[in-house]
Amino acid sequence: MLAPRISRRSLLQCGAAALAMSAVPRAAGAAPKRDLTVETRTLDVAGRAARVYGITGPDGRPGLTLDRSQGFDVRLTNKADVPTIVHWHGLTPPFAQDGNTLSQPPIAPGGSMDFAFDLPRAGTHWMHSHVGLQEAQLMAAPLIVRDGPPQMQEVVMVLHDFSFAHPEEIFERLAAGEATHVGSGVAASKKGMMRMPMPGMDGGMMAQGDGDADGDMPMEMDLNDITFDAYLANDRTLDDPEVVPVERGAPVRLRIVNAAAATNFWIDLGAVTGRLIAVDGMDVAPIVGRGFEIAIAQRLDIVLDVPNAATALPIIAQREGDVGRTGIVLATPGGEIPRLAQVGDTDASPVLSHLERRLVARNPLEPRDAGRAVTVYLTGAMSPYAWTIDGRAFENRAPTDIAMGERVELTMVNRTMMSHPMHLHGHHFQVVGLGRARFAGAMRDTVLVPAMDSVTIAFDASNPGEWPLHCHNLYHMYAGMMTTVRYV
Ligand SMILES: [Cu+2]
Repeated sequence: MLAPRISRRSLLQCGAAALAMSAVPRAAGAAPKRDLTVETRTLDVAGRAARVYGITGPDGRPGLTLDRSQGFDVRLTNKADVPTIVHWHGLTPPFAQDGNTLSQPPIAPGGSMDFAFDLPRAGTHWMHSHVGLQEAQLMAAPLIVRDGPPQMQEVVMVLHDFSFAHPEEIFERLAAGEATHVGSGVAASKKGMMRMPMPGMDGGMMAQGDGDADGDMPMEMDLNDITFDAYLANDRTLDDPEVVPVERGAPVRLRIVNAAAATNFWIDLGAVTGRLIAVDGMDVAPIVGRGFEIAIAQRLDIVLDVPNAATALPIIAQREGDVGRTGIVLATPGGEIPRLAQVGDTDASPVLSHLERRLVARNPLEPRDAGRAVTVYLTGAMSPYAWTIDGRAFENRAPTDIAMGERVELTMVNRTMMSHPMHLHGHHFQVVGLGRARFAGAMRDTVLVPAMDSVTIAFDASNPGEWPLHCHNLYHMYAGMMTTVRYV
C-alpha cells in the first residue's frame, strides 16, 4: 500500500462531506413501511421440483419497487428455516444497515429486522442473502428504485444459474478437486481465449472493443468452474419462458439483473437494437447495440423500440464459454411466440470487459486528485480450489485502511486464470483504468477484472464502515475471496 497523501483540499472536503451528511433530512417514513419476507418455496425447473428460497415483497411479487422520494423503510422477516441476512446490492446505506455479515447479526428463523435510510438516487438494483451459499438457492430478488412515474413500460429480467445439487455439496466437490461432470454441479473448467472477438454476437459492439490495445498475447483462461442444470430468467427456463405483453410501436425499458451465483452472460436482443442507458443502476451515455456483456451481480438498463407490428422479441442471456442460455419473450398482441432451444448453436465468447472502456458516466465523480492509491492482488486457483485476496482468505484478511473524505484509487490486479466480478459495498465507484489504459468510465458497484489483467476504480470515502470488497462469484467468495476497506 502506498503511504497516504492527504492534501489540505481533501481535508477541507472531508469536513464539508461530514457536515453535508448530518444536514440531510431522512426521507424514510414518507411511505408506509414495506414488508419483505424471506421464505422457502418450490420451483418447477424443467419439469422437476426444486426447493429454493425467495424474497417476497408486499404485493406478493419478488423484491421491491420503490420511489426514491419514499426512502427505504422496510421490515425484513425471515420465514425460512435458516438464519439469514439480506444485502441491498446497489444501495449505499449507513454501514449498520448494509445487510452483510460484518454489519449485523443474521436474523434467526421467525425473526425480523427493520431498515430505514434515504435513497439518494434511482436505479436497477437487487437484494440477496449474504450468508453462506444461500444466494445460489435463489435467495435474491430485484430492488428497483424509480425517480417519479416510469417514462415507459418497464420489464425486469432476473438471471440465475441453477443446480439441483445443494450448493454446499457443489462446494465440497470443488474443494475436493473433483473435475468431472457427474449429473449436476461440478464440471471440468472450460477454457477460453482472452482477447477474442465474439462470434454470433453484435459485431459493431465488439469491433470497438479494446482488442490487443495492451499488447497482450492471446492466452488461455479458465471459464465456468461449475456446470449448472439450468439457467433461469424470472425463475423460468427457455422451454417455458415468461412472455411479457408489450405495446406495439412503443419503447420498453429492460432492467436486467445478473443474480447468478457463478455465471457471466451475454445479452442478445435478437432482431432489435437497444440503447444501453445505465449499468449497475447508474446512468451512462447511451450505447447502441444488440449484444451486451453482463458480469455476475451487474445490472443493465436497455431501452428497446418495439416494432409497430404483431411480433415476439426473445431477449436471450447466454452463458460465456457455453451454449447454456435462458431468456424471456416480449410479445405484442397477436405476436407468434417462437419455440426457443435451451442451448445456443455455439459457445458464447468469454466476457472480457470490452464494454467497459466505451462507457461514459452521466454523473461521474467530481474531478479531484486521489489522496490515496491502494493495490490489491486477486489470487488463487481452481486446483486446489482456493480463492483469496493478497493471498489471504477472508478470516485472515488484512483490511485496507483509508480515511473519511479521501478520494481513493483502488487497483485490483488479477493474478489468476479466471475473471472475477469485484463488488465494493457501501459506495458507487468510477471505473478509471483497465490494464494500462486510463479513462473516465462508468459509475458502478461491481466490475469484472479479467484474468491476468487489472482494473482501477475511484471512489470517495463518504460512508464510514468496514466495507466488504469481494468477488461476487459466490463460490469464490465462500472460498475466501473477500477483504474489507475500512474507515471511521
Ligand atoms: Cu472470483
